[in-house]
Amino acid sequence: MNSAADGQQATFREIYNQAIASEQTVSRHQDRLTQFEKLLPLDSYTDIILTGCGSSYNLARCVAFAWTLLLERPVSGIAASELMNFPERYLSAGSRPLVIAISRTGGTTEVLLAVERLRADYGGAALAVTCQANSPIGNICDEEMAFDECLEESIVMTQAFTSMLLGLYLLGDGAAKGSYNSQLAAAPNLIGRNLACSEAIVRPLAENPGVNQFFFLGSGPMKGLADECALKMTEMALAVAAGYRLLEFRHGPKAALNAESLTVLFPTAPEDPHLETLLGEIGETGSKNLIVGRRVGDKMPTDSKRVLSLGFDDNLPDFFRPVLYAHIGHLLAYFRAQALNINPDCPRHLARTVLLNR
Ligand code: F1P
Repeated sequence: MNSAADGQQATFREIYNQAIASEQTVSRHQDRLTQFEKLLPLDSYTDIILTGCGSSYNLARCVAFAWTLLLERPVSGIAASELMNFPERYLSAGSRPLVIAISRTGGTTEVLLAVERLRADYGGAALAVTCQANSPIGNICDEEMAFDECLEESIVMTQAFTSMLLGLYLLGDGAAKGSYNSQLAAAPNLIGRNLACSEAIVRPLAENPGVNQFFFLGSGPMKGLADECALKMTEMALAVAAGYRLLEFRHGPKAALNAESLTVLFPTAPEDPHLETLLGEIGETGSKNLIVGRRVGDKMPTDSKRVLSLGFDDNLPDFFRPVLYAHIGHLLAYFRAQALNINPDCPRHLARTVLLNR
């Protein structure tokens, strides 16, 4: 049964609110683009860097991949802790960067320190992307863009990831030619449809007492998403989880797979020719698989009992698809936490009191 109607916890409500919050993000896009235009032209910057910590860093990498293609120039997603300590690794002397500092709370220490360091050492300009105006990070940037439509109560970021991701995709597209505007504006509807059907597939995997480790595989535009899913699982359900690039996984990490693993794959079109080989190797270990997001008509391996597939019938390019799939990681982590009697709203503060029945 889909439990969307009876969830009481903030995390649950926030996961299931992501289509609605994203609709508001779409409707506020023009105002945000006008605000962003104060920092243009982009040609006046030597570098465009998105930064953040944790989920916000994963979000930064998803956005950086898409903006690189949209703006036809390199855009980087770099952890704030790297920028605050080793800026010279990422910027050459004389650089004039545009720094986009992402932080749901607007107060994360490393993000603050990274912005301060870059402003002091390089100048340039800084935009804060937060969920609440007048934040400490907003106060040291030239502009603050507050996504207050997705402000969250839960410690763990869920709907805010999706909304800010969509908002930043729209912004990058707006600063380019705006060619994807209508496709991106349709994303909330797709997210709502996906949310309505994903729980039935994801929940039994999350609650399966025979699964005790989680691997999320995604490359290119999906790497930030894969890492975000692993982070959700660890943060929310205190579980062993890791994100890897799809084909990199073959070279060492797959050795950890066994019959108690769940491997979630987010393949992209260029990886299609190699997918069956990878799935064969994963299948030999006994790991359960979930393949997310194959387009209708794609060649799907159907011969393995361990392959479950979620299909999403849409035409969005791969580099925007993390916005459609983020909820998969949210639901897996949420139901895993529930099965372990961990409060997903505040997981780090509670002891694990009930173990899975194994
Ligand atoms: C950063 C962050 C979150 C993460 C965790 C700890 O927060 O790393 O992304 O989920 O709860 O904090 P913020 O800078 O986005 O507020």
